[in-house]
Amino acid sequence: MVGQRKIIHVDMDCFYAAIEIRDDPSLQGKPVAVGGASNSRGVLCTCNYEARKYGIHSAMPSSQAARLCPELIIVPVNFEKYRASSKAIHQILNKYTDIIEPLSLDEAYLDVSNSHLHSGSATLIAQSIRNEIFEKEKIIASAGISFNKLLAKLASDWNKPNGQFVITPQMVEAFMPVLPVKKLFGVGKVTAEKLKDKNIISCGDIQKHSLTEMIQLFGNYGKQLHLMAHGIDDRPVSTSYIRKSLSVEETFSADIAPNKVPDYIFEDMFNELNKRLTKLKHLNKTHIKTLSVKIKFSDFTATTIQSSNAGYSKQSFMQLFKTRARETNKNIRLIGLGISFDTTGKKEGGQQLLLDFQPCSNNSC
Ligand code: TTP
Ligand code: MG
Repeated sequence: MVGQRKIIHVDMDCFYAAIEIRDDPSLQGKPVAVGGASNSRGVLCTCNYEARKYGIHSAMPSSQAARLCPELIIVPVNFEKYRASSKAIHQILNKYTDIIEPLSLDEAYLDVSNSHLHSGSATLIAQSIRNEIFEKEKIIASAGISFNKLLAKLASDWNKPNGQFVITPQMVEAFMPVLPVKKLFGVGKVTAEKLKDKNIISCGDIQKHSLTEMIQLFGNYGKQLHLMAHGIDDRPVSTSYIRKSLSVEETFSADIAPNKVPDYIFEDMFNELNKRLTKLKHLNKTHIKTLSVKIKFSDFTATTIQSSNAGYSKQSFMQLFKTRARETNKNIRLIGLGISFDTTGKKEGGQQLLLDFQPCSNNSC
């Protein structure tokens, strides 16, 4: 990779579950998940690889997981532990480079192009990082090494768990055509379906189209898809991150009629949102642009009400909720409160942000 960037993507294996198993060795070798209990209406945050053999995965309702694997052990979430471990892991990463972009508690990109450690070998640096994470945190990490972020992330998935993989420029021509489009950044179920309608299943199918055709078919996103399908990604590893929003949500243990939602639910959620807001380093109430309330109904349909005029208060959220709740008689499964920030010109240090990051609350991962 002479003259190319050297990017490493590090991703812990079954992160929350790995921490729980580390802290309770009696769980070793057993199918283990982390999330809401199966007799509640919780969902799983993650599970170990033993549990994955049963088809269990993140975001699966715990009750469904327990049906697939009756001996599954479900451990409740303990964010403080995961945050502490994440912090320790990032201290290790910091020894290898200053150019680190944390993506979540368990994932980060590193740009080691200018590192002289291990004679500048990104492969050896990745190995050394993984060894050190295991020695100090007793957590297993996988890593991907390549000359851009897209390929490094794809590579870290390749030999998971407990592996690493390098994608060199010479390998791109063979690697990309067979890659399913749903592995590309930003391609979720909906986009994958839209692509499928045009007979595009793999990156090779995208490659058959010219850039102009892709733009005609999918607008500006078509351009991104075209670049990604050719393994092109010029995004730098960015050490700063602009937080655009913050939210909390609560899944009820039983569905509630819209006119029966008690005030204390809003009180609790508003306090939690406030707590998280005050933890942010460079953002405060004055940066709030919009308030939003998300409602998920018993039939799993969802709606979001947003306002850019309402002042930041519990009453404003309740008012937003009531406006929509009045229009329905469907019972409610989940309520979420959110705020978005006016981030023009404001940047947050990625490291601080990592500590603020919380992918889910209560039993609703
Ligand atoms: P991931 O890195 O996506 O998953 P993982 O580390 O559990 O497993 P893998 O070996 O495939 O990397 O997510 C990191 C943590 O984030 C995960 O341990 C739990 C949490 N998480 C959720 O809470 N909900 C989710 O839907 C996902 C995908 C992850
Ligand atoms: Mg992971």
